[in-house]
Amino acid sequence: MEQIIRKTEDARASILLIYTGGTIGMRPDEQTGALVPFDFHGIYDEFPSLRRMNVDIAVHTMPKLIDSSNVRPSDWCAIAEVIRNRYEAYDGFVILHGTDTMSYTASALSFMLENLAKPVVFTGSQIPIGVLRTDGRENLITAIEVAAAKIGNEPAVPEVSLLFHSRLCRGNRTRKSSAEELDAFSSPNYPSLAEVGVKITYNTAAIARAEQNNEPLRIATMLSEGVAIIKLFPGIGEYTLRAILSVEGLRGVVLETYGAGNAPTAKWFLDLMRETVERGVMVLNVTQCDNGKVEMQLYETGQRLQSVGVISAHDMTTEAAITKLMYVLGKNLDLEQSIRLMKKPLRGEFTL
Ligand code: ASN
Repeated sequence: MEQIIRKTEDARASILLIYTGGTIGMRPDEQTGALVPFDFHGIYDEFPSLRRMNVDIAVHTMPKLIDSSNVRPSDWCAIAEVIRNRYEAYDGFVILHGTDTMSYTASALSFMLENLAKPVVFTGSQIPIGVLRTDGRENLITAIEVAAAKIGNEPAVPEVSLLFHSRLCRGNRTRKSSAEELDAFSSPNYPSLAEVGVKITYNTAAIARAEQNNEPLRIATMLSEGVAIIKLFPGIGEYTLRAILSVEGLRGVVLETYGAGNAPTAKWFLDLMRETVERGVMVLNVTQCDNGKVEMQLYETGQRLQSVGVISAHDMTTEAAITKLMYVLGKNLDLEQSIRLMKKPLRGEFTL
């Protein structure tokens, strides 16, 4: 862990706040008490202390504010476009998003923003920003501070991250793990990028370095819809599984297996998996466990899956696995190249 060396005393940082919806943006209406969207353009009036930060904040409100349960890949593309179109003008980006699907969006954006060299920090809240006991205020202010932070002349966290409660995590390593606690997100298989206490302490060894290739930011907005997540359970039926796997247009499946990547060894099951893989569908093995990784060679039950061509997702979350499949398949490469991309960490989404 290393304490940050900053600050931009001479050069103010400029941050674009992109507001997409979710609980963080809600406040009770003074007359009716019903929750209505907060206008972040009034952010300095609401939080005068922001003026004391050495940061200029601009606000971009997405045209339609949504509860994040309604988010779709087209929304991910719209966010990516806002970042691409304003990339040169800002030092960093903060995305205010509903918590329910924030890990999916952060994972998707981590793949879609190619050659990213600036901070993109997701945050939200469990309690609306207009409610006295809100967690949104701290999350918002800390996310802005992280997006503006520099180590020397370089951005401290030049990757897609997620700030919640007292932790900054790599976006594609997170999942929403509590529906009630204020500490709602976890990063089961990767250390925090920063711990937020009296100070923000950055874990520089865990933070991705921006590629030094000087390539401009590119956004990948072709995302495949031909994907599915299947969670195994004892008693899963052959006909149900066959029906899902034979659906027209299916190109990739995230198979949530048991423990270290184990699945039934019943003949019908393995035959079905083999047929699916032979049809050119990529099947990715993700564990149902909260933490740990897939190691298909450990047990016979995993070895059988490996032998029919199922690909290990190692310690990837389901959220990262499904969005990576959408991204890789969206490139329309040949199957071999797609498999190669799936087997390689592209944005630190798994550890080999
Ligand atoms: N339903 C809300 C959302 O995801 C939950 C929240 O933001 N806390 O948009």
